[in-house]
Amino acid sequence: MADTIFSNFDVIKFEGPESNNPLSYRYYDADRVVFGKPLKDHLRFAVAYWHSLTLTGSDPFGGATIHRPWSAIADPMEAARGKADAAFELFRVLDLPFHCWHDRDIAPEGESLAETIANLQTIGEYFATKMESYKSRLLWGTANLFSHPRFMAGAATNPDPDVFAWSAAIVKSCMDLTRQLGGSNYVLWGGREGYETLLNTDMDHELQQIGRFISLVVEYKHRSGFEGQILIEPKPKEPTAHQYDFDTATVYGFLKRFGLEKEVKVNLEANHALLAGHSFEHEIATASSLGILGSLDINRGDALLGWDTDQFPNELWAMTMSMYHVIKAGGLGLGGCNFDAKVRRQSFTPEDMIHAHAGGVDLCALAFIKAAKIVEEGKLDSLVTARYADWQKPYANAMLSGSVSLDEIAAKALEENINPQPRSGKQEQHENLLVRSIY
Ligand code: XUL
Ligand code: CO
Repeated sequence: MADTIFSNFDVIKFEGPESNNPLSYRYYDADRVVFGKPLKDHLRFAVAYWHSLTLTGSDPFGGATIHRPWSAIADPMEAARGKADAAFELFRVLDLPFHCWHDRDIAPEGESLAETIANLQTIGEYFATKMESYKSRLLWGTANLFSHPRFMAGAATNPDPDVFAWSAAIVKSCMDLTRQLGGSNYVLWGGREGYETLLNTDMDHELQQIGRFISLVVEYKHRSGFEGQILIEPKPKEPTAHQYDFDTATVYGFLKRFGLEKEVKVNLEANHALLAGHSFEHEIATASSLGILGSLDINRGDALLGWDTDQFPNELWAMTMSMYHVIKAGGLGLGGCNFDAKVRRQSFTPEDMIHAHAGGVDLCALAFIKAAKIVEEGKLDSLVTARYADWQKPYANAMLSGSVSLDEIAAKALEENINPQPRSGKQEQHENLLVRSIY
């Protein structure tokens, strides 16, 4: 075992709700069976390589506060290996089944496109050997097509076709490595695919470009034999003012337009939902209804700030609602719960990183257990079912199935002299039920 900043920590264990050990799981009993499956297989927790290994704590007002030993290694490939040693030790301590990366988190940019791709492949081989002795598996891989200045006007949507071609080569290399490492999903977050001003932007052209790009990715997925899912991660703004993959509904419209709605699902992030003016559960329920729920980026934003703060989650109500809709959707399948969350810049110690994950994991596990109980008890469900019960009546059913026309409906409504009376939506009753189940 390599000696790293995480090596002196014991594996975090489930010790139950009474435990006073802050570095323990109080609710995440990985093997606890819920609806016939252990919690670890429902939640499929993943550690995000970027936030946990590459973050420095810098913000627009101040520089790095988080200094990790591998950052001081002069040779970038040696630094990448040192970072990987620490990463797998962190995964061991947290005892979570998965991790996720961008290419630039794990391997440095080279002098040329060829060297950049070779660096990724070399570090990928190092990962493969790590994965022989550590349990952590790859939930998803993705490409960072937003940090380098060449991407400042976007990757696939760049006015320069060479940037499109560069991005295609990079995405191919990332999809290859994801497949080689047994990844369950490949993610495309919009990065800088959007625009700042229409004064310099041909939006229709850019949408054609991104439509073609995703179609190429899907075509390559099939040709290369990648058996995982392709996921788009919606976000409404930041870095650009108008991101093309605004929210789930927008992404679905885009997928329909390019005939990709059966090929691509969504990776939903709580903070992105908030920035779009939605709740996380709204996004989950929308994706479920459209048949495109793929995976989750678990975090929380700050409603008072309005930017992507990527904090570890700690709101039980919101997470329970989200997990309720995950369960109603039939679960996450090949997806999982990736902690796209970072510690605050004052939390610079390795131990802070472990506290952050332990708390986030426990919050999600508790929310899932509570949500499962709500589903099992069925009280909420039966209230909602009762609200729509009249749609089971034959004529209502005929209206919904399309077997009667608008004029037939109108004629019958007049003939029966219908006079619908207001019905209570019982919101407070439903809310009370939730409060009693959660707290
Ligand atoms: C950015 C974001 C990304 C994606 C992967 O807001 O969420 O980290 O999850 O590129
Ligand atoms: Co994310």
